[in-house]
Amino acid sequence: MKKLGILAGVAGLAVSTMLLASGARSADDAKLEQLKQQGFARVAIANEPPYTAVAADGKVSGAAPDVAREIFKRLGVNDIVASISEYGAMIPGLQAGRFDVVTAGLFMKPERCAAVAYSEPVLCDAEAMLVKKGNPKGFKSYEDIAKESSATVGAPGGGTEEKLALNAGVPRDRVIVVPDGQSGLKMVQDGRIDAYSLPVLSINDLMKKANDPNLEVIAPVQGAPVYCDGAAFKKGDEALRDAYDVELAKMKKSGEFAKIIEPYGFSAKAAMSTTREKLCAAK
Ligand code: 6CS
Repeated sequence: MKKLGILAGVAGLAVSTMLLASGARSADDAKLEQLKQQGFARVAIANEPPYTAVAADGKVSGAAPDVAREIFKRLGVNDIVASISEYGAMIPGLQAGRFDVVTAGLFMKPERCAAVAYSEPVLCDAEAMLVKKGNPKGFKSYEDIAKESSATVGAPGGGTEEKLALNAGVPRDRVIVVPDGQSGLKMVQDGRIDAYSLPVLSINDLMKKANDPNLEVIAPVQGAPVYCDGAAFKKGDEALRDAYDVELAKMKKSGEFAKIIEPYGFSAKAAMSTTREKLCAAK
């Protein structure tokens, strides 16, 4: 998949140059034209259901890629090709041209909004923690973990939960970077971490699949905001982002947006009740 991404990147550059020489209205239009010629958009995902998922046969699903696939089709880009990335590597990968867009539940926060061109909101969720049954240390917030001198919490590298735990005062050596949901689940089951934190729908998905009566979900994590993601485009690709937003708005209005995301457990109303501007300004 990586090789395909590199070849696509080189081909894309050649097409962009050709299109600009042919008088495309702007570099931005050239980007959409490049994707049309390429036949697909290279998307970054994390493989964290129900946001994003890759099946054993390689099929990509999840609310974020499903919305992106439909919007790109409407823009004349026939498909998406996904690469799995750690959250902390998504923005650098986008900026380095390894992906055309991040569609992974990458929550909008001011520092990220400064680094990428987000679409309008797509998936909103609160935060949760997976703990042993009975929540033996009585965690309700990241602050509770900070106060418990031996407590550890697992979270994705470069992810929102890692940042929230550190900002709540959990020392660096007690915030454990966990590569994926299955590892986090196992680490709680084996007692190697006291809690594993992801958004509510991701933790609920893990809990359902684990079917382990010795686990408990703490949701929402007290004091943690409700976040929303958007599709994240490279700075400079604002015209492509704007074209994406036009189609997203049409799908929100027609009900097609809800039809895609609500079977995964997401609320269309939540995404439609806020804006990129508000989320990027949120403290
Ligand atoms: O945006 C983030 O950083 C978080 N988003 C999701 C969907 N999962 C975990 C990650 O930390």
